[in-house]
Amino acid sequence: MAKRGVFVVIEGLDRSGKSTQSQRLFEHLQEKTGKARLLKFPDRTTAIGKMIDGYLRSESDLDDRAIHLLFAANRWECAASIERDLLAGTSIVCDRYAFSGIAFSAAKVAVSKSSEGNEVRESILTYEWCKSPDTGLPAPDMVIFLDVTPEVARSRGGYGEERYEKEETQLRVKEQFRKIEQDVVKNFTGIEWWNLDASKSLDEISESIRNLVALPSDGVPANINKMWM
Ligand code: 2DT
Ligand code: MG
Repeated sequence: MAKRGVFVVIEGLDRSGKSTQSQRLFEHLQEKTGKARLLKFPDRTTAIGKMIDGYLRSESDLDDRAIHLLFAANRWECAASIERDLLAGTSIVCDRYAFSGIAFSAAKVAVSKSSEGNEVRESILTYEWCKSPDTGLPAPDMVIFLDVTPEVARSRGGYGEERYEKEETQLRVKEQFRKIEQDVVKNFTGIEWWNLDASKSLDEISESIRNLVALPSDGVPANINKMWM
């Protein structure tokens, strides 16, 4: 039986270099194996993706639960083809996945004023609630988290105009990514989690990523794990 492909997710904050590194890893795997596919979430080209795009550009407002479910649905649209391709021996590189889904939603807070006049921040969605709609999606073999500080993000020209592209939000999202990392490391042994310092040069990071992907610690297992199961 043909060996299945490896499924690698690149995660990180805005300006961490995810898209560049995903593209480079895809080209590398394509060259090495002849069978690779590059995915990016949100996939703004589908009908659901267009709704997400409108929300991110603040052209529409959606309930926090509704947009969370749309992001997950946007992954479910691809789930069957991810499994099919992996089993057919194609490796998949994915720029953001369910980990971003949890991190950005669980980081949302409602701001109110206490009776003393202090600002109070309360989470809107619980971590567990945010996890559930992605349960059962094909799980990656590894997550490579590109870790960037606000200083480095600023030196790269800062953030753009989209929703979530604010330093305060990014810091809260980063905290959630740490929580997800701990959860994955402790409870989901089928997913390897690696943190890379994204302040290094593009070439240094690409080389580290290629080394990690060339040496999955136990090789690529035949079965495909399911997210959070
Ligand atoms: P890009 O800048 O990478 O296009 O992402 N996001 C992403 C979520 O809130 N939930 C998700 O499930 C995913 C995949 C992260 C656009 C923004 O969408 C956020 C940034
Ligand atoms: Mg962005």
